[in-house]
Amino acid sequence: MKTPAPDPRRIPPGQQLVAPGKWPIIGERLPRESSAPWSLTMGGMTDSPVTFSLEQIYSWPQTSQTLDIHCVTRWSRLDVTFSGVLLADLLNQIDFDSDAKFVSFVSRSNRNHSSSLPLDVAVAQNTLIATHVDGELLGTDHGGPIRNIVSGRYFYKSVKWLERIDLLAEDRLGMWEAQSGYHNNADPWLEQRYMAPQLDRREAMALIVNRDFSNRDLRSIDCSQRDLTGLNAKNSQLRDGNFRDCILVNANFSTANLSNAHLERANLASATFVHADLEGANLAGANLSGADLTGASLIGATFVQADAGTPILAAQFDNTTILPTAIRETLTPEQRDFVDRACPNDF
Ligand SMILES: Nc1nc2c(c(=O)[nH]1)N[C@H]1C(S)=C(S)[C@@H](COP(=O)(O)O)O[C@H]1N2
Ligand SMILES: [Mo]
Repeated sequence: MKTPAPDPRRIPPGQQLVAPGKWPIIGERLPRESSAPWSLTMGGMTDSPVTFSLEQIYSWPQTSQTLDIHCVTRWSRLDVTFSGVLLADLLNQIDFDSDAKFVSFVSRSNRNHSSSLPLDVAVAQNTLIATHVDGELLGTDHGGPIRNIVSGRYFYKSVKWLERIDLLAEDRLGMWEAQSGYHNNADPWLEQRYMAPQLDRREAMALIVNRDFSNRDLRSIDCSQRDLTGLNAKNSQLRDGNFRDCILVNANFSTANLSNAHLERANLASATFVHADLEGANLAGANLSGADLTGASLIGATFVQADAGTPILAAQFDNTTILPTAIRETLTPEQRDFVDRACPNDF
């Protein structure tokens, strides 16, 4: 049975729906190993840090919220019901300094992952300290037993395995915001995916001329329409990069991060993407003859694009393109249908 298509006005620009029942795992996959019981500490500008046990959190009045998940890597999942305790209710239980203007959500993870929001935004968006999803306990893979959930923001503002909330006078940028240039406001309706690029123009030009990007952080670099045949981009950081209409024949992007990169109409014949991160990348109209996508991550990626009023832009493959089945399964249904028809071999 086919479920009716959702109202397109519910899908922010540049997002695609995942298959029904699918919920990708993005970023860290496990919390830090610890034998300590789970708890939530409220710290920063509090009289003294206050720690609540998981049992206390379960025992408080519960709030349910049905919302839409929008990941910055371009996949969305509609109508997910989270329940738990409202951040606002939690704040009412503690004494904190009125100079606190920001909240930082900190994870019990190996890299102490975090994300932050202005306090007034966090409260206005009804931030939830969630312990349940769709009536079940939140599983470890999706941040259980506790994660914060922020509606109306890209999902990176919702931190998995939450163990600490710090109240701060000044903002403390979260991990993705500080290290990967993710936008600090993260409004999906305004497509606030990335901050302005930091890259120096002349430095970028020198790298383009030498065709060597290996091991460099060049996020948001603009290479559109250039001839970069044979580019060595091994292990480079190219998030949000612009490679539209580029010649990238024989380019090597092994283990590179091309998350959300624009590769529309690029000539990628015989290019290598082994273990590259192409989450949310746009490959519509790209030539992928002989390209090797073994081990690449393609959650949220686009191979075919049919925008109203423009001709369909479709990637091309040949029988030497390597695009394994396990990777196809992570695509959205429309993208997968297209790839299965257009790309003959899945090896
Ligand atoms: N601790 C932690 N929280 C995190 C992340 C992470 O890497 N570590 N990734 C963020 C990002 S980018 C997204 S899209 C969501 C993914 O949540 P999911 O794996 O449950 O889909 O978690 C967010 N919270
Ligand atoms: Mo994300």
